[in-house]
Amino acid sequence: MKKILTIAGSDSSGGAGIQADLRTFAKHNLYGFCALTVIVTMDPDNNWGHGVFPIEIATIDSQIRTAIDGVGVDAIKLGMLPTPEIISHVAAKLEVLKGKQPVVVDPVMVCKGDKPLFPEHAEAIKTQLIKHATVTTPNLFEAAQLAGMDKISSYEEAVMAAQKIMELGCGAVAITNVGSVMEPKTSADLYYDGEELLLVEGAFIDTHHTHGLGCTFAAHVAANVCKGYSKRESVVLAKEAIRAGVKHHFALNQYVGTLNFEESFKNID
Ligand code: PXL
Repeated sequence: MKKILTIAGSDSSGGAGIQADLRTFAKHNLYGFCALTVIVTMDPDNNWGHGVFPIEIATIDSQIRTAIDGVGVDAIKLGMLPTPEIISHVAAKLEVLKGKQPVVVDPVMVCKGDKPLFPEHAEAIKTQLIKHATVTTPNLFEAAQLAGMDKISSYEEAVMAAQKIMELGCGAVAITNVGSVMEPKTSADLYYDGEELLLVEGAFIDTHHTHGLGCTFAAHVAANVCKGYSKRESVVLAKEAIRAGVKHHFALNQYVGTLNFEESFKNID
């Protein structure tokens, strides 16, 4: 059985983070496990305000050693790495692996909205992590940060950002939700691997129940890459799975909702 490690945070509300990753890996019939980097909580009495509790570096290190040196992995997914120090440590681990396993980097910079977790965060992800990515999956905000652009407000700007992100040394980039800055609005993602540029189409689904979509998309990409699909096919299949899940989105409470995990796996082999 193929094994896939997610190095990511716990989302106590269950929609994103390792909860989304492990659910997704299991549905792909992969052996999923995790190295926890941070615990994220949400305050039901304070407008769902987020608490971010990083795990000690020695504890993260120990988990990664258990997984990679002690068990072995066929692919790695990175999710929320909450501090530049943690980013540096994980980057050093990936350096040692020298690309033996594919790595999918979800460059998580925000939980909600567009306020970065920490200002120095984006720079560390950009300079230390992206070069290790077989595929990286930024949203529009993260893509702009990685590309050194103010914001992305058109298809042309998204293409420019994708080109700049490729210069950071990754194998491919999938910028999610590029369709939201196009006319007519869609949910299309933009794939670029240095040669092929592909708009992965998807009709717009009007919902704010989008919590955990980025994590789940990246988890599908990582699972597909782990199973041996090409980078391009991994992204196209991930997009289909997310669209099927979002069609059947549901509320977790009055603040957030997420996709229906069962529905998103209907098309999966
Ligand atoms: O969706 C970004 C994200 C990633 N990882 C964890 C999170 C969140 C958002 O809440 O909690 C652990």
